[in-house]
Amino acid sequence: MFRKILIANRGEIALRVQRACRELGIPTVAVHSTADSDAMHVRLADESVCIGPPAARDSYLNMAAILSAAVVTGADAIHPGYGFLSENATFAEMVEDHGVAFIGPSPSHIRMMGDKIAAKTAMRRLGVPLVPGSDGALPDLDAAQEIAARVGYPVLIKAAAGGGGRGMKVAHSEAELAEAWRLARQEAHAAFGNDEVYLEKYLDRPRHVELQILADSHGQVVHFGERDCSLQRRHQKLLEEAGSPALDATERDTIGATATAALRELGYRNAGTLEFLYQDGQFAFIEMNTRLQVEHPVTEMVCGVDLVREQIRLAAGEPLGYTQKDITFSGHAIECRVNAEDPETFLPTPGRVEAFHAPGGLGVRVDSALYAGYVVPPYYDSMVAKLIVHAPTRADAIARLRRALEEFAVVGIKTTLPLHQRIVDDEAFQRGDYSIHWLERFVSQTK
Ligand code: MV4
Repeated sequence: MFRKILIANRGEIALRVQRACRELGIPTVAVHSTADSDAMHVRLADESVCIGPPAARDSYLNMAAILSAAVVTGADAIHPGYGFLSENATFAEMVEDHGVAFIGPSPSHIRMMGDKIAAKTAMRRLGVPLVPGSDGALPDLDAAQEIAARVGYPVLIKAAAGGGGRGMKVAHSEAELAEAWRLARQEAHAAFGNDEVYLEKYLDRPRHVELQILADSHGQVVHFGERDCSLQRRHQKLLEEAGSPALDATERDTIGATATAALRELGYRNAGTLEFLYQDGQFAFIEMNTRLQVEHPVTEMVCGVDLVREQIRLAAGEPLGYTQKDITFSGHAIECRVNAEDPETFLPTPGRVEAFHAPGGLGVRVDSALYAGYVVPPYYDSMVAKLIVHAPTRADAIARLRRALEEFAVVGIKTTLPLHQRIVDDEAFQRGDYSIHWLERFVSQTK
């Protein structure tokens, strides 16, 4: 097992990783920018190193500074959290080249899944269902037209280096395809320095369902069921649940068996998430994330597993120690992302938190680095807390969520808590009847 772990992140996820380390008896090193000297993740770590000025590119994305901090403090592993360097294959490689373990997949798997075309090609070969579309990169507009005619309009042009919704263009007809093709390539070139694009049939009202997996370095791969992440605005998730209100246990077992077999074949290791679009009873793989995700707690609550502890054990070479049949699902969990944002305009609201009261009680979990007197800096992501509830049924979880939202007090800055209160009171949400487009409409109609 590791002797000391450096956590290359900030905010609630740095605390989340520290908690797992502490329970394993492993000392932690925090890194921080000059804007984060008073941050909770620095206070709670065993040691801390200042790695640069406020801008993320100079601190939390500064690979040399972070690796130096690990070497100087004698850390033998780095946990990247999510965001920042968590899916940077070059960083993972650099860390391993210096004899430090990267708590995550191999650099080659991070690189493969970062290329959305390579990821789809691998999954196609391994029998994972995909959205109908091009088999790889489109060589020219003629090829795009031919494939679009075959799969039927509307279609999407997506960037190979994209992901998370960046660089997508929809075409409803052949007349629109030339412009979509041109714009997608131009934007992909400008944003990623890679103008490779591919084509998919556009699904008009899918749900975003993702599958959590863990793999050890001895050929064992298991899944922990799915999360429904359809409630998002501009590709920012606001609320996630486990399981998906749209799936039954048989569908979960089937997609889980297909996905774990594919990752076993690929020799994947550590944690990963396969993203699917789910519509009309069909799964279609779109992308794979090679990191721990923000919404991992809902899976932890229904499976009773500590995913970060598992990531650390697996990175140290330990075997999973259990098989798929040992993983059981109990009840329902919902997570609300509380952002320091105006709940109507979604503009960031950095500033001083005058008072902070987190809800508690049975089945309530709050992951946050906030405290009374803390000043939310303007430089980073606006998420300041995650409220997670767990209950025997989805209806019970919604009742518990409503109660916990009433208790939650963040005074001094505006947050998205009032928006969450409106969502839980909505009848369509209560029925679980929503697609990826639901929240955008809800926000514009109920202002
Ligand atoms: C799609 C799609 C419809 N059809 N692909 C957006 C994020 C990126 N991960 C993939 N995305 C989409 N791909 C096909 N063939 C609709 C989206 C999409 C979406 C997906 C998941 C969650 C939220 C979304 C919001 C808008 C569009």
